[in-house]
This record gives sequence, structure tokens and C-alpha cells, in this order.
Amino acid sequence: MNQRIALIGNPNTGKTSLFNRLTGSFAHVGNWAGVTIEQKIGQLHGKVGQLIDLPGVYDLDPLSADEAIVSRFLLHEPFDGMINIVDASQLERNLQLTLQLLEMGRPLQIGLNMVDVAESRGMHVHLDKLKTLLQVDVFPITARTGDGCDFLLSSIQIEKRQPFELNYGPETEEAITRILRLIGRSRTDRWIAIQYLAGNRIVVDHLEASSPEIVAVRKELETAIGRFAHAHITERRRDWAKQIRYQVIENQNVQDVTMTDRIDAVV
Ligand code: GDP
Ligand code: K
Ligand code: MG
Repeated sequence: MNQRIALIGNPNTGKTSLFNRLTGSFAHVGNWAGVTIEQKIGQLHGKVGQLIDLPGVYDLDPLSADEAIVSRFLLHEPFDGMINIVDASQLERNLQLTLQLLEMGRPLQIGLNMVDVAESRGMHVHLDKLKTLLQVDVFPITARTGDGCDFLLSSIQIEKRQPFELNYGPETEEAITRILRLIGRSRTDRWIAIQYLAGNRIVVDHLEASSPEIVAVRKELETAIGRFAHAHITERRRDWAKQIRYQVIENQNVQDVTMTDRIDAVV
């Protein structure tokens, strides 16, 4: 079977470096429908399968053209699995996207990149703890040198996975259940209700067109919690990412790499 694997992660986490390590010559370079951003698809080395290099994003909420491409891809394009590349030196920021991918419940593996940068700052990531907390396979890699990339390649799998369930609090959980009932979806699709409440434009437009009643559910939730649903979801994601980082990094005195540190580290 010709597997289609999507490569997803924050900008500047090493996606293109990993893409070049895992694939041979380009199978295809084209444009995403309606936008002029390059689409890169490569044949996976030694496998009947393709890797799709998606634009780097921090979130699935399509505020930027890149996020719209990724969001549309995940909602509308056929694919068999995902590799989420995560920057080990910026876990708190990266994991906020990872959570959204975990919630989808599609086959997923994490390539933990920039391990060299993290280690050089004295940050040691407890891989086993991270795997247990995220309930997904995590492969440490250094995309720049190729370390760990072959093992990641040989471990690509498209097994079914249970969606990760983060609890958003009683009022939000009730709203999620009501939304799923209104749109006729099961609990495994709860990520759609979460993306709706998070204000993902593509999901909002799609769901409100077919089930206008869900607006009232969101408004009731906002009255109950005294704030916008999207603000609540975003904060909950950030708190979760902070907690995971706290639990998996050994030396708590070391801070995550900042954007300025990153520029210094890669040049
Ligand atoms: P993308 O924006 O996610 O596609 O990231 P790139 O592959 O373009 O990488 C961004 C920068 O990080 C480049 O300068 C890479 O050489 C560098 N880089 C990629 N992987 C690693 C790594 O594992 N360690 C270090 N130190 N740098 C890396
Ligand atoms: K780049
Ligand atoms: Mg790139």
C-alpha cells in the first residue's frame, strides 16, 4: 500500500532537514490548491510511501496562510500517518501543537529533534516519561546530522491510536458532548468539537453552516465560564504543555530556548 505520511511541526524545528534525510528525490513539487506555497512530497527511502512536508505552524487555527494549509490538509486530504517533529529545547511551545494532533487520534509518531541543543544547555528529556504521558512513540533525533533518523524511518507505523483526552473542565466537557450530539459525531471525534470551541475558522464555518444550533452551546459555555471559549481552550493547552515539560525535564533551572537563542544556535 502506498502510505502517505504528513510531516508536521512548528517553524524552524528541522522539518526540512528531516524530510531530506528520509526521502530521496522529490516525487512532486507543486502548489497547494488556491495558494502559491510550495508543496513538497518525497518518496520515503526503502518504503512504498510518501512524506509530505507541510508548512511550519504553531497552531491549527488558520490565522495565517500556512496554518490554513495545514488545517485544510488534516481535515480534507487523505493521509495514513503523521510525524510530528518537536523541538526538545522548546517543549512548552511545541507541545501545544502536539496536543492538538494527539487529540485527533490519527496514527502519530514524535521525532524529538534538537536534542543536541537541549543537551548542550543541560536539559535532559526523560523519554520514557514523555512517551507515557503522551501515550505515543517518541524518537530522539538530530535531523542536522542524521542521528536517529534511520530508526525513526524504520519505525513509521500507521496503527490505529486512541485519541488523547485532555479534560477541559466540567462546563467545557459538557459543551463538547452537546456539540458532538448536535453534529452527529462520536466521542472519538471530540477533537472537532475542541477545534470548534478554540475558534478554528475552517471548523467554525463548516459546523455553523450545517448545525447553527451549536452557536448557542458555545455562548452558554462562555456565560458559564465567564470568558471566551477560545481563551479557555488556549490557556488549558498552555498549562498542560507547561506541566508536561515540568515532568519530563530533569534540570528545572534551565529555561526553554528562546527565539533569539535559536538563531544563535543554528548559525
Ligand atoms: P524547518 O523550518 O522546520 O523546515 O527547519 P529546517 O530543517 O529548515 O531547520 C532549521 C534550522 O535548524 C537549520 O539551520 C538546520 O540546520 C537546523 N537544525 C535542524 N535540525 C537540527 C538539529 O537536530 N540540531 C541543530 N543544532 N540544528 C538543527
Ligand atoms: K526554515
Ligand atoms: Mg522547512
